[in-house]
Amino acid sequence: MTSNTVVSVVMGSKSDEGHLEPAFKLLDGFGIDWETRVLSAHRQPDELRAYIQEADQKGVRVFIAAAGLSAALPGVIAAHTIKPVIGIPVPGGPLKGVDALLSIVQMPGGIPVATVGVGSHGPKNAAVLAAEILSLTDEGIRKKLEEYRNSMK
Ligand code: RP5
Repeated sequence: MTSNTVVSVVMGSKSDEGHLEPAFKLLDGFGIDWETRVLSAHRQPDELRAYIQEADQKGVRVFIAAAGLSAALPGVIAAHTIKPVIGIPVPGGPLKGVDALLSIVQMPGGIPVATVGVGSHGPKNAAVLAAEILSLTDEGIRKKLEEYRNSMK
């Protein structure tokens, strides 16, 4: 992690990586300094907490968290930081991601996770939303977001 890293993308399993490629591409396109980690809320709870605390202290401003099945990861990250957390439900398993969607979106009051959709638009929107948050204080990202929006006309 460098001191410039402002977005952290955490996934619950290496098997989630392919689904996240569109997010990685967009973050690069917006000129955002990001990093990624594979850390499971269930299988590596201690390592996950240590990483979130370290990333938080070192200057990460937005966390993106992707997980499938019961998908505790985004909520657990939100428990350890007051920075914005964006959750991506990963499709798969017998319920095709609806389980992950409901797990991530239904956070109890006071500890929100901004949740995007289950399909391929989910990772895209997570990256755009992270860029929108950062654009509040970063003029370069704001301009790139405007260009991105214009390119969709
Ligand atoms: C979740 O369980 C992961 O985020 C992944 O989407 C799902 C399956 O994980 P693996 O069995 O592929 O490691 O924790």
